[in-house]
Amino acid sequence: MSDIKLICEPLPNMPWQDKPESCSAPIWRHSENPIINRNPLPNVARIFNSAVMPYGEGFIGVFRGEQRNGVPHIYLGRSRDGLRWDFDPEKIPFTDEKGEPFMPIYAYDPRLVRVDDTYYIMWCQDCYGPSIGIARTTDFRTFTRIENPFLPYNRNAVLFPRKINGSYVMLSRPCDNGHTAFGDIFISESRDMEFWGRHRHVMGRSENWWENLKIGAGAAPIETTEGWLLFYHGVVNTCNGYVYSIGAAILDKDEPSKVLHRCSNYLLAPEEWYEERGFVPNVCFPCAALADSETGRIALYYGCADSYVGVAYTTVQEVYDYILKYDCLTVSDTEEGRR
Ligand code: BMA
Repeated sequence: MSDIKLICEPLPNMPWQDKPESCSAPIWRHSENPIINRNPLPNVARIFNSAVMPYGEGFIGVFRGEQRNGVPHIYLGRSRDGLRWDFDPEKIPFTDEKGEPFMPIYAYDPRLVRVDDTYYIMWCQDCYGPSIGIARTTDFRTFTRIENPFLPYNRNAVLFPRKINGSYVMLSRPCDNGHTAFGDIFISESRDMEFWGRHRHVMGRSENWWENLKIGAGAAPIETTEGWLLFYHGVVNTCNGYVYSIGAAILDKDEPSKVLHRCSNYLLAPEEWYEERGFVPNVCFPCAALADSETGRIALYYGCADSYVGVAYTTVQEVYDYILKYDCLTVSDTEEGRR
């Protein structure tokens, strides 16, 4: 197996636990999971499917908070150690380009990505059906929404952390208005973050049983010496409903619509009580990763059973070796995705 290195900043203060001796999987859970429990705020019953980033001396995050009226919105949180979080009690106050209040009707599954000096939040919002919302901030005090960048129906948008060939690049998953029984990951480009095009197919659901219904991008792709490491979710339908597991793939560095490697095994599937039991059972839904260039360590943040937030650890070498060991590329993965 070849050596692989992370291409990112050092992050010596990121959460970390060594792999337990008893663990045979390529990824292992934080021993104190879940890190966010139920009823974290007076009007929020559950926080899950949330994204974090390094910021200042510690970490910042955007959190899917399910209000007591059942409607999801995005809340800001701060942490010194990436594990214990303080949340703002009110939803993030989005404005339009003129600075006027411009709140989405609902907002869920946020991702948070920095490109150059700007932080972007992307999420699923209502635009006459589920669609992608994007907002930018430089100070986490003002949050300016970019008006309806994508058509409905679409979910699971996540930006790459740098421009590629001069363009912003976004992964997303076109879907339907309901619980979508299909879905592949597509890629789109934009010169200005406002108008998106050059939509290409990246990868589809596969014959692997754990991801044979639909897939969707999870954490922002992580740059490595061997390409972009993408953690994503894969879904199988069962007689008792959908089961969400976490998978991984490597995308081409300059043409990320091409998949270089794809793992036939999931990395992590629901098996702990907080993943199997909750508002929606059997869901592991990755939305963010922290990574340290010096050690190759990765901490993956994932929603658990639409009720909690969990953390799992791996290293870039360990996950890469595992992907290569169980590589299952298809012709449709390796195509540039243009027809
Ligand atoms: C998906 C999204 C996720 C959720 C999952 C399981 O369609 O809505 O937010 O975690 O279903 O309920």
